[in-house]
Amino acid sequence: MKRRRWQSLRVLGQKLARLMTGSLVPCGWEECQALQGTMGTQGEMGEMGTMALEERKEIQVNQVRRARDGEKGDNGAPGPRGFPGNPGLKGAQGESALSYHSSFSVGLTDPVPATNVPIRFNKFFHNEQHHYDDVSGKFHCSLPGVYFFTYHLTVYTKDARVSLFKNDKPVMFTYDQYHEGNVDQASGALILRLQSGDEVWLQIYGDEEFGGVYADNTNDSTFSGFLLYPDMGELEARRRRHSVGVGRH
Ligand SMILES: [Ca+2]
Repeated sequence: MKRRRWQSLRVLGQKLARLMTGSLVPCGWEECQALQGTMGTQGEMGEMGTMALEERKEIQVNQVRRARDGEKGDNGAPGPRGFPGNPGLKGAQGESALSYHSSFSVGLTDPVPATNVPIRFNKFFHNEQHHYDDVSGKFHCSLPGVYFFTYHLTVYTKDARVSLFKNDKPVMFTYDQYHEGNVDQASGALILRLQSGDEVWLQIYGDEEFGGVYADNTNDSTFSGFLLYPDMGELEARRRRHSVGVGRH
């Protein structure tokens, strides 16, 4: 009895070994041995399925779209400084500083013959703009602004009373008493704001006994004035009015 069990176990072990090495298929022993053939060669790979093609196409489209519609990158670093530009066009001609000049310095050649009228200074030290008129004896303001005036007079033979006028009104007075045998001096200075058209002059006031303003070859009596600074606001307004006037013509 023990021997038959041992033989059965031995046969079973041999079958298991052949089954593991491929020489035995798990069927009836005899039938399986008749059906078993040799292994064929590996077939060619089949065509790609429709689903696989669509997926690959969609992947490619998405790749192109991401490459095209990617998010905007950060700003790059500033580039190098460029070359200097060409010079600009020549500007319009400005107003010359010379146009804001106004000054004069005049004197007498003879004693003043008349009183209560403008003294006519007929000796010219400086009158480039011709703003002092020796015919009327008056300074004529052409540039609105602030002016400085001064006069230095020789007084001889009698007293002198002199007034500086602005537009028919005396604004400053000087009185010198003459002493027999002396040659005196009378002087004055002031600052005035003038508008265009204003006039300034010197004039002896009172009777002839106060007409001692004198001059000869060795004694001068002078009257001087100059623009300290112009009134730019008034000049600009005048320039605009002139431009409008020119435009209308
Ligand atoms: Ca005196």
